[in-house]
This record gives sequence, C-alpha cells and structure tokens, in this order.
Amino acid sequence: MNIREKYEAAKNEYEKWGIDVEKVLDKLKDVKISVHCWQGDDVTGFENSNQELSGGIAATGNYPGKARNAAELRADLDKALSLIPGKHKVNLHAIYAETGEEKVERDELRPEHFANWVQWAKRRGLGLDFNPTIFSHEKAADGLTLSHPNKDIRDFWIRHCIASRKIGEYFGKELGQPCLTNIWIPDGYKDIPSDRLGPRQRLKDALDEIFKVKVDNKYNLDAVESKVFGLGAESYTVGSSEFYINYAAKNNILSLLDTGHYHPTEMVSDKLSAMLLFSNKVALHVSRPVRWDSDHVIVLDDELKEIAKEIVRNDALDRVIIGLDFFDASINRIAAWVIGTRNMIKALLSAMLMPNKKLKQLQDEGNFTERLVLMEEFKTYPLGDIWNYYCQINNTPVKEQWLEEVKAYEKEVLSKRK
Ligand code: RNT
Ligand code: ZN
Repeated sequence: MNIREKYEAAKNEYEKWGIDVEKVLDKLKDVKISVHCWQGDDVTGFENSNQELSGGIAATGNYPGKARNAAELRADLDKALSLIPGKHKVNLHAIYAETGEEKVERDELRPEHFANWVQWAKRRGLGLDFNPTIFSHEKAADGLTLSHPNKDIRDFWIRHCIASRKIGEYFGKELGQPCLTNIWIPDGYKDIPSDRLGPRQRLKDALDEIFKVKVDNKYNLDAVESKVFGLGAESYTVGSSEFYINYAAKNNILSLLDTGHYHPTEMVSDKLSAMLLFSNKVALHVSRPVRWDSDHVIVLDDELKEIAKEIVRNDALDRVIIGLDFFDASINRIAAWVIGTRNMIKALLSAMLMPNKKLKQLQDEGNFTERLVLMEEFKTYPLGDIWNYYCQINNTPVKEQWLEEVKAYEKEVLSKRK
C-alpha cells in the first residue's frame, strides 16, 4: 500500500468514531507554532560583545556548524522550515538585531534593526514574535535586572523592554499578524533571601512603567514568563509563578508558561484549563526539562501529548499561543528544530484524532473503565499513516526522509563554517 492507501485505511478506522479526518487536517494546517530562532546558535546572538550566555540558563555541547550571523541563521531556519508541514512563526530575541558596524545598546534598539528579519518573514508569509534579551549583558552580571536595587540598572532594562514592545508592534503591523512580546528575567538569589518582598515590589513597579507605554494590541501582545529557579538562583526567583499569574491577570496581559519552569511533577498540561477560565489567551514555551530546566529538544512524550490534548479538547487552538523553547548544542541544530516542531504538530494531530467528546461523556457518566480502555486503545491507532499523508500533501518529507536533507545541508553548508 502506498501512503495514500494507508491513509484511506487509517481514516476509516478513525471515522468509525465519528472523527472527520479531512477536517482535522484542514484545521491543523492553520495552527502556527512559534519556532524559536535561538536553537540555531545556542542563544549566542550577534551583538559581537563576547558576552557569555548568562541568566542561569545553559546550552551544552559543541556540535559543529552553528550560525554565526543573521544571514546564516535565516538560511538554517529556511532549511528547517522546509521540512516542517504548515506555515509558522519565528521567535526572535533582541540579541538577533542587525545593527551593522554601529554598536547599538539594547535600550536603543529600533524597528529598523530588524528590517532584514521582517523582509525575510514577509517574503515567506511567516509571522514574528519577540523577546527583550535581559541576560548575557554587563548590566545583568549579578543576576538582577528589573528588580535590581540600583535604579539606573532597572531603568536601563525598562527602556529595553519598552523598545522591544515597539519592535513587536512593528512586526505585527508589517506582517499582518500580532507579535507576542515576552518578558523573561533571570532575577533571583542563590541563597536564602533576607527580603523577598522588596525585589518583587521593584519588579512590579518596573513592569508598571513598561506597560504604561501604550502599544497597539492589535499588533503586539504582551506576555510575562515565570520560573521556579535557575542555575545560581536556586533559593529565590523574583518572577515566580504566583507573581506573574497575578500580575498578568490584573493588567490584562498574557501569562507565559514554560514547561521547564515548574517543580518536576508539576505539569503545564494540568494548568491550561485553569488559566483558560480566567484569561482569553495564554502563551507557552514548550520545552523538555530533564532533571532540571535543561531545555532538551521536545520529544513525543506523554506530557507533550497531554498538553496538546488540553489545547484541542478545550477548543483553544486560537487561545493558546504555542512557542518552543529548547536549545541543544550537542546535535545538529537544524535537526533539533525539525524534530521538536514536527513533534509539536504531531502531538496536536494525535489529540485531534481522539474521540474527545465520547471520552468526556464517559467521565461524566462515571464510566472510568471504558474511559481508560478507549484512551489506551487509541494509543495504537494508526496515527502515523495520517501523519505521513499530512506531510506528503504539505510537500514535506515523509517519516525520517527529512534527515537526508539535513545531512546534505550539513555537508554542503554547516561543515564549512569554522
Ligand atoms: C529561560 C526562559 C527563557 C529563555 C529564552 C532564551 O529559562 O525559558 O524563555 O529560554 O528566552
Ligand atoms: Zn522559556
């Protein structure tokens, strides 16, 4: 049987459960994943400042061929995106600005420094998302930024965040789809703090300053990302989950949940329904923490599938903004993008191909036996045959065939970068 025939056979099986497979594939095509540019260069950026990656995050490994400038990063993204079905977005950080010969401080960044990115995205019909970069900088050297006791340092980062939101607005205007501008800061303490309230008060005031500046939310959506701890900030994180959930709710901005930013048995999949009851939109950084916030490439594991089910079952595909956040420097970086992004899409497809209405009904009837039977049996339904067909009709390689293209690109392009 060829791919189409296998698809027809699989489709029949799903249709027995009332699942309209064609409709599912149509719907899936409209789902945009925000692909993070920073997997392509291990979160280095192009500022040319010799700053080490800081902020309590780390990319480990030294696989050859990382992008050394924006043109290379865009070429690598082009390669990766050509192997991923659907039209997506690319997520940038302020350190990916192109300022030419001029050294532009982060608080002075302007839309024009991202004109090449916009032009590139426009030609390809891609959206762009944005992040101020509040780490890897001399003004973040002691691990404090927006909550710093020193007002000059806080003000610098406040200006950077305001500048970033304007860049986000520019992206949204130019590309005809809103940009998500997400603020994450590393602020915290290695050891037991003697004042927990002070830093949080300063962060709250700094955020108030940042969001006082009106930016059209037709073009730019603001988000804040919480965290539980970072390397060197094990005892206290200023921007904790409670802090940002409350801040976002009160100020009508988005909460961004990163799947690596909670205690190991605390699952983002379980948080989505609660968030969605109180906010119109919620944002995600889908990552894979292995023992800590290690940012491994996402695999098709139970939690990824559970997150996808929550989005699909709650009919929230247009309310959950799905962004990726992993950076593995020990494997081919293009492969990392392709593996992770394809997995995210595959997880959504898998969730859409479940008898969700029936499962919900069984729960309400208290029929937990049948609920478990169906959930388990669906795990071996022929998802792969539907997925392969989806890849084929979207002109992307089927199954592991895409690796051949990555290997060729590695040989022709990546291996020549020194
Ligand atoms: C860090 C946060 C943050 C970063 C990126 C680079 O723990 O997850 O989102 O990973 O902004
Ligand atoms: Zn994140």
